[in-house]
Amino acid sequence: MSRTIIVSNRLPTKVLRTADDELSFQASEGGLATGLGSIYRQEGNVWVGWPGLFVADAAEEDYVREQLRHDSMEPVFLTEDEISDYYEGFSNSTLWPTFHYFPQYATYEPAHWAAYVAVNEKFCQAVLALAGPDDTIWVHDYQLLLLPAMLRAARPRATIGFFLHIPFPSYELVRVLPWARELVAGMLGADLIGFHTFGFMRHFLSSVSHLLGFAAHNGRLEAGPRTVLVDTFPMGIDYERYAQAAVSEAARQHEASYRQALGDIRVVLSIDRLDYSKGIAERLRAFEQLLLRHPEWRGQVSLIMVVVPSRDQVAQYAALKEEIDELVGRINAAYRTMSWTPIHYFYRSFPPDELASLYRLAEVGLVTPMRDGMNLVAKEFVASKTDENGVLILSERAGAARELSDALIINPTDIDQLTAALHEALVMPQAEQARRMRAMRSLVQQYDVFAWTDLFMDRLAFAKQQQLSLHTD
Ligand code: GDG
Repeated sequence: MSRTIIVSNRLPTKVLRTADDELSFQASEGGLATGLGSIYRQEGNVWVGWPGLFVADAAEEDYVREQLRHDSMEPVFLTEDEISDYYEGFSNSTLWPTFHYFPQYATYEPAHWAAYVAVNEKFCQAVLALAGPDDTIWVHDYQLLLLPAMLRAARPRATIGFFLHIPFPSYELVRVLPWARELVAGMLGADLIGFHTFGFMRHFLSSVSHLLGFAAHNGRLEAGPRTVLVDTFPMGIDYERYAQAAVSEAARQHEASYRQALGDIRVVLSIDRLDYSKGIAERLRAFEQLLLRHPEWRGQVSLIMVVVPSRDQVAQYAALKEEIDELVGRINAAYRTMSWTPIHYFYRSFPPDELASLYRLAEVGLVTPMRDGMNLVAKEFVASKTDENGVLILSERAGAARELSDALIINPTDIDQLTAALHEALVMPQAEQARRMRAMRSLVQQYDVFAWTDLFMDRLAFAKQQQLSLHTD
């Protein structure tokens, strides 16, 4: 019987070293871990990835490996240098800015590229140690673009899927990368390549055509002797979990205590990881302009802004953090009163039940990325609005905008439009809120993360069938 192997940079369990030098194993609550849970936990299947820990010695490595194996996970251990060059370097300082249309932030370090190749090779060896000739391997995301081709070279008959969670940009950005051909060729080792949106897929096919000369017809890319299927699979969330969390006793209690502290004000909510791709500063400027142009909202509306610390070792992230601190300080200083604070800003992460109560509390969800593969926060907000009240303001450049067309869709660069959308959301009649919210909820419910996983796996099984018929011809 063939097995299925999931591969991603991070494992769905994070291993942490506690203050008293013990190891603690923390299962991720993330969407991907939930969606793929039913697959990797099945008998014989496994998830390969970095456990997030630098091991002290071989004994500790053995211990971690042993523990993770009980839960169908296989760790790939990385050194501090590898994390610095492959992860922070090539993945997050070259690919991330380029793929999110911030080429001015990209660095092009041959040493980072060399580490990226070496770590992809390390992942390849870890997978090969587990994979039989006919197994199914599903590789995830931009940290592992070279892995499909490396695996293909060693396992010509394996069924390999690849999914990109971030945007695939226009060829005009890809061509700037000195390693563009290698990266695209790396992806083509897969039998099936998936994207969140049609636009990302189209950009990918254009890069393949320019860089390698291969053409696609009807989702079939003729890549030399092999056929690669390309398709869109917009990722969903665990809808029921968010819908239930929103009405849980814990969420109600938190909401009541927040309400008491905030008083009778309307809440606009924004939640992101600290990132220049998220449009956080533009969002603040729009909120400031709302207070300036619509003085009637002063004392009536507050923005609750959660920014989860991230990559703050990288210079652009530290600069962005400063810009946000300054903007929040300026706006609050200009408008606050003894009884009202315009912006409640949190630079930390919240436990899931508190997050659920924030989604409950907020009347307006403000999601304004400059570029985003999908944006799950938009879908979580919608899933949490069980009473169908609330308005989502969503950037046209988030993958989620392709599906959530009943949101107020805005161009995040257009601060005037964003300001107008905030005002519109706050005055929108309840009946219109309900109509829009109902349509979005039904979509998020139907195409949840389990449906996403099934669709991808079905398509991968189809790819395998096609291969088999090719081998027997
Ligand atoms: C990649 C792509 C694509 C946020 N703050 C807290 C918290 N969160 C959770 C949210 C949400 C997740 O983090 C962020 O959602 P993203 O959609 O940005 O997901 P990422 O994995 O970061 O990003 C993105 C995604 O992959 C899936 O393909 O949508 O475009 O960049 O789930 O709820 N969770 C908790 N506390 C917080 O303070 N517990």
